[in-house]
Amino acid sequence: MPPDPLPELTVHHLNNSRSQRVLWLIEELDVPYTVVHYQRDPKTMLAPRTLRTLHPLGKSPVVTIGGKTIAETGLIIEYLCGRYDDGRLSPPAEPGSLTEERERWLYWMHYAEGSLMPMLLLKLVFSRMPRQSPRLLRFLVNMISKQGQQDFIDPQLEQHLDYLETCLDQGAWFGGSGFSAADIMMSFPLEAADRFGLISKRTKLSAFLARAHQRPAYRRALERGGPYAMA
Ligand SMILES: N[C@@H](CCC(=O)N[C@@H](CS)C(=O)NCC(=O)O)C(=O)O
Repeated sequence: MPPDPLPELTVHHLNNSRSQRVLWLIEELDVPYTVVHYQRDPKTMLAPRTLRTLHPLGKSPVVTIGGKTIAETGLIIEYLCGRYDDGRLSPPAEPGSLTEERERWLYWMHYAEGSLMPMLLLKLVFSRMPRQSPRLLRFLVNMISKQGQQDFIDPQLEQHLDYLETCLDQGAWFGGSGFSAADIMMSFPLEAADRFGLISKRTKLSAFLARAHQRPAYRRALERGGPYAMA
Protein backbone atom coordinates (compact mmCIF):
# COMPACT_ATOMS: atom_id res chain seq x y z
CA MET A 1 0.00 0.00 0.00
CA PRO A 2 1.40 3.46 -0.85
CA PRO A 3 1.88 5.68 2.26
CA ASP A 4 -0.95 8.13 3.11
CA PRO A 5 -0.30 11.43 1.31
CA LEU A 6 0.60 14.34 3.61
CA PRO A 7 -2.40 16.62 4.21
CA GLU A 8 -2.14 19.93 2.41
CA LEU A 9 -0.54 22.53 4.69
CA THR A 10 -1.06 26.24 3.99
CA VAL A 11 0.45 29.13 5.95
CA HIS A 12 -1.44 32.43 5.86
CA HIS A 13 1.54 34.74 6.13
CA LEU A 14 1.44 38.45 6.91
CA ASN A 15 4.53 40.42 5.92
CA ASN A 16 6.92 41.35 8.78
CA SER A 17 5.07 39.31 11.31
CA ARG A 18 5.04 36.41 13.74
CA SER A 19 4.12 34.03 10.93
CA GLN A 20 7.75 34.12 9.81
CA ARG A 21 8.38 31.72 12.70
CA VAL A 22 5.88 29.22 11.31
CA LEU A 23 7.58 29.27 7.91
CA TRP A 24 10.91 28.71 9.67
CA LEU A 25 9.56 25.78 11.70
CA ILE A 26 8.12 24.10 8.61
CA GLU A 27 11.43 24.54 6.77
CA GLU A 28 13.20 22.88 9.74
CA LEU A 29 10.65 20.03 9.62
CA ASP A 30 11.11 19.74 5.86
CA VAL A 31 7.39 19.34 5.15
CA PRO A 32 5.84 20.59 1.87
CA TYR A 33 3.60 23.64 2.25
CA THR A 34 1.99 26.54 0.44
CA VAL A 35 2.19 30.21 1.46
CA VAL A 36 -0.68 32.65 0.99
CA HIS A 37 0.69 36.20 1.33
CA TYR A 38 -1.09 39.12 3.02
CA GLN A 39 0.24 42.67 3.22
CA ARG A 40 -0.15 45.02 6.18
CA ASP A 41 -1.78 48.39 5.63
CA PRO A 42 1.31 50.64 5.44
CA LYS A 43 -0.37 53.32 7.56
CA THR A 44 -2.11 51.36 10.31
CA MET A 45 0.14 48.26 10.08
CA LEU A 46 -3.02 46.17 10.48
CA ALA A 47 -3.69 42.99 8.52
CA PRO A 48 -6.16 43.07 5.59
CA ARG A 49 -9.74 42.16 6.47
CA THR A 50 -9.56 39.07 4.24
CA LEU A 51 -7.72 37.32 7.10
CA ARG A 52 -10.98 37.50 9.09
CA THR A 53 -12.52 34.93 6.77
CA LEU A 54 -10.16 32.40 8.41
CA HIS A 55 -10.44 33.51 12.05
CA PRO A 56 -12.58 36.26 13.65
CA LEU A 57 -9.50 38.14 14.93
CA GLY A 58 -7.91 38.30 11.49
CA LYS A 59 -4.36 37.96 12.83
CA SER A 60 -1.44 36.06 11.42
CA PRO A 61 -0.26 33.32 11.61
CA VAL A 62 -3.08 31.02 10.69
CA VAL A 63 -2.51 27.63 9.10
CA THR A 64 -4.93 25.32 7.39
CA ILE A 65 -4.11 21.63 7.39
CA GLY A 66 -6.30 18.82 6.10
CA GLY A 67 -9.46 20.94 6.44
CA LYS A 68 -8.55 22.22 9.94
CA THR A 69 -7.80 25.91 10.64
CA ILE A 70 -5.39 26.69 13.49
CA ALA A 71 -4.44 30.12 14.91
CA GLU A 72 -1.89 31.23 17.59
CA THR A 73 1.79 30.70 16.86
CA GLY A 74 2.43 28.60 19.98
CA LEU A 75 -0.42 26.23 19.24
CA ILE A 76 0.53 25.96 15.56
CA ILE A 77 4.13 25.16 16.44
CA GLU A 78 3.20 22.65 19.13
CA TYR A 79 0.72 20.97 16.79
CA LEU A 80 3.12 20.75 13.86
CA CYS A 81 5.89 19.41 16.10
CA GLY A 82 3.51 16.79 17.52
CA ARG A 83 2.57 15.76 14.02
CA TYR A 84 5.86 15.90 12.09
CA ASP A 85 8.81 16.18 14.48
CA ASP A 86 10.97 13.13 15.02
CA GLY A 87 12.35 14.47 18.32
CA ARG A 88 14.83 16.99 16.91
CA LEU A 89 12.73 20.09 17.64
CA SER A 90 10.59 19.11 20.63
CA PRO A 91 10.97 16.71 23.56
CA PRO A 92 8.24 14.05 23.48
CA ALA A 93 5.03 14.62 25.43
CA GLU A 94 4.69 11.80 27.97
CA PRO A 95 1.01 11.19 28.84
CA GLY A 96 0.46 11.83 32.55
CA SER A 97 3.90 13.24 33.34
CA LEU A 98 5.99 16.30 32.65
CA THR A 99 9.68 15.58 32.17
CA GLU A 100 12.17 18.30 33.06
CA GLU A 101 13.11 18.61 29.40
CA ARG A 102 9.51 18.99 28.25
CA GLU A 103 8.75 21.50 31.03
CA ARG A 104 11.71 23.66 30.03
CA TRP A 105 10.68 23.51 26.37
CA LEU A 106 7.03 24.38 27.15
CA TYR A 107 8.13 27.21 29.43
CA TRP A 108 9.83 29.05 26.58
CA MET A 109 7.05 28.14 24.16
CA HIS A 110 4.62 30.03 26.42
CA TYR A 111 6.93 32.71 27.78
CA ALA A 112 7.66 34.14 24.31
CA GLU A 113 4.07 35.23 23.59
CA GLY A 114 2.73 35.30 27.16
CA SER A 115 5.39 37.35 28.98
CA LEU A 116 7.93 38.91 26.65
CA MET A 117 5.80 39.96 23.65
CA PRO A 118 3.29 42.04 25.69
CA MET A 119 6.14 44.23 27.00
CA LEU A 120 7.47 44.74 23.48
CA LEU A 121 4.03 45.55 22.17
CA LEU A 122 3.62 48.16 24.92
CA LYS A 123 6.98 49.62 23.91
CA LEU A 124 5.88 49.76 20.28
CA VAL A 125 2.53 51.40 21.07
CA PHE A 126 3.98 53.98 23.49
CA SER A 127 6.86 54.88 21.18
CA ARG A 128 4.47 55.40 18.24
CA MET A 129 1.91 57.40 20.22
CA PRO A 130 3.39 60.90 19.70
CA ARG A 131 3.71 60.45 15.92
CA GLN A 132 0.13 59.26 15.65
CA SER A 133 -1.45 61.95 17.81
CA PRO A 134 -2.97 65.24 16.55
CA ARG A 135 -0.36 67.96 16.17
CA LEU A 136 -1.94 70.11 18.89
CA LEU A 137 -1.66 67.36 21.49
CA ARG A 138 1.75 66.07 20.44
CA PHE A 139 3.76 67.76 23.19
CA LEU A 140 1.51 66.32 25.90
CA VAL A 141 1.33 62.86 24.32
CA ASN A 142 5.12 62.86 23.98
CA MET A 143 5.44 63.50 27.71
CA ILE A 144 3.01 60.70 28.59
CA SER A 145 4.73 58.33 26.18
CA LYS A 146 8.17 59.07 27.65
CA GLN A 147 6.93 58.77 31.23
CA GLY A 148 5.19 55.45 30.59
CA GLN A 149 8.29 54.00 28.98
CA GLN A 150 10.63 55.33 31.64
CA ASP A 151 8.55 54.32 34.68
CA PHE A 152 7.25 50.96 33.62
CA ILE A 153 8.04 49.54 30.18
CA ASP A 154 11.81 50.08 29.99
CA PRO A 155 12.62 48.70 33.47
CA GLN A 156 10.40 45.67 32.78
CA LEU A 157 12.13 45.02 29.48
CA GLU A 158 15.58 45.40 31.04
CA GLN A 159 14.61 42.86 33.71
CA HIS A 160 13.36 40.35 31.12
CA LEU A 161 16.36 40.73 28.85
CA ASP A 162 18.88 40.51 31.72
CA TYR A 163 17.13 37.33 32.82
CA LEU A 164 17.26 35.90 29.29
CA GLU A 165 20.96 36.74 28.99
CA THR A 166 21.68 34.68 32.14
CA CYS A 167 19.50 31.83 30.86
CA LEU A 168 21.95 31.38 28.01
CA ASP A 169 24.87 30.97 30.47
CA GLN A 170 24.42 27.21 30.39
CA GLY A 171 24.05 26.73 26.66
CA ALA A 172 23.49 28.18 23.24
CA TRP A 173 19.73 27.55 23.03
CA PHE A 174 16.73 28.13 25.28
CA GLY A 175 14.84 24.85 25.07
CA GLY A 176 17.60 22.41 26.03
CA SER A 177 21.06 21.27 25.00
CA GLY A 178 20.28 21.60 21.29
CA PHE A 179 18.28 23.85 19.00
CA SER A 180 14.51 23.35 19.29
CA ALA A 181 11.18 24.87 18.32
CA ALA A 182 11.32 26.85 21.59
CA ASP A 183 14.17 28.86 20.04
CA ILE A 184 11.98 29.54 17.02
CA MET A 185 9.27 30.89 19.38
CA MET A 186 11.82 33.07 21.18
CA SER A 187 13.29 34.49 17.97
CA PHE A 188 10.50 36.96 17.16
CA PRO A 189 10.38 38.85 20.48
CA LEU A 190 14.17 38.97 20.51
CA GLU A 191 14.22 40.31 16.96
CA ALA A 192 11.67 42.92 18.04
CA ALA A 193 13.84 43.83 21.06
CA ASP A 194 16.81 44.14 18.71
CA ARG A 195 14.86 46.68 16.64
CA PHE A 196 14.62 48.81 19.80
CA GLY A 197 18.41 48.57 20.25
CA LEU A 198 18.08 46.38 23.36
CA ILE A 199 20.08 43.36 22.26
CA SER A 200 23.51 44.55 21.04
CA LYS A 201 24.82 45.21 24.58
CA ARG A 202 23.93 41.62 25.57
CA THR A 203 26.51 39.31 24.06
CA LYS A 204 24.71 36.01 24.59
CA LEU A 205 21.40 37.22 23.17
CA SER A 206 23.23 38.80 20.21
CA ALA A 207 25.02 35.51 19.56
CA PHE A 208 21.71 33.64 19.87
CA LEU A 209 20.14 35.78 17.13
CA ALA A 210 23.22 35.48 14.91
CA ARG A 211 23.18 31.67 15.27
CA ALA A 212 19.44 31.53 14.55
CA HIS A 213 19.80 33.72 11.46
CA GLN A 214 22.56 31.51 10.06
CA ARG A 215 20.43 28.37 10.03
CA PRO A 216 19.75 27.25 6.44
CA ALA A 217 16.04 26.68 7.26
CA TYR A 218 15.79 30.26 8.59
CA ARG A 219 17.27 31.56 5.31
CA ARG A 220 14.90 29.39 3.23
CA ALA A 221 11.93 30.67 5.28
CA LEU A 222 12.99 34.23 4.45
CA GLU A 223 12.93 33.38 0.76
CA ARG A 224 9.43 31.91 1.06
CA GLY A 225 8.08 34.75 3.22
CA GLY A 226 9.44 37.71 1.25
CA PRO A 227 11.01 40.88 2.69
CA TYR A 228 11.34 40.71 6.50
CA ALA A 229 12.49 43.83 8.30
CA MET A 230 13.18 42.06 11.61
CA ALA A 231 16.23 40.02 10.55
N1 LIG B 1 -0.40 35.76 19.99
C1 LIG B 1 -0.77 35.76 18.60
C2 LIG B 1 -0.60 37.16 18.06
C3 LIG B 1 -1.04 37.30 16.62
C4 LIG B 1 -0.80 38.72 16.11
O1 LIG B 1 -1.07 39.72 16.79
N2 LIG B 1 -0.28 38.83 14.91
C5 LIG B 1 0.04 40.11 14.33
C6 LIG B 1 1.27 39.98 13.45
S1 LIG B 1 2.77 39.95 14.28
C7 LIG B 1 -1.05 40.60 13.40
O2 LIG B 1 -1.70 39.80 12.75
N3 LIG B 1 -1.20 41.92 13.31
C8 LIG B 1 -2.06 42.54 12.38
C9 LIG B 1 -3.35 43.04 12.97
O3 LIG B 1 -3.48 43.04 14.20
O4 LIG B 1 -4.22 43.42 12.20
C10 LIG B 1 0.13 34.75 17.87
O5 LIG B 1 1.26 34.54 18.31
O6 LIG B 1 -0.30 34.15 16.88
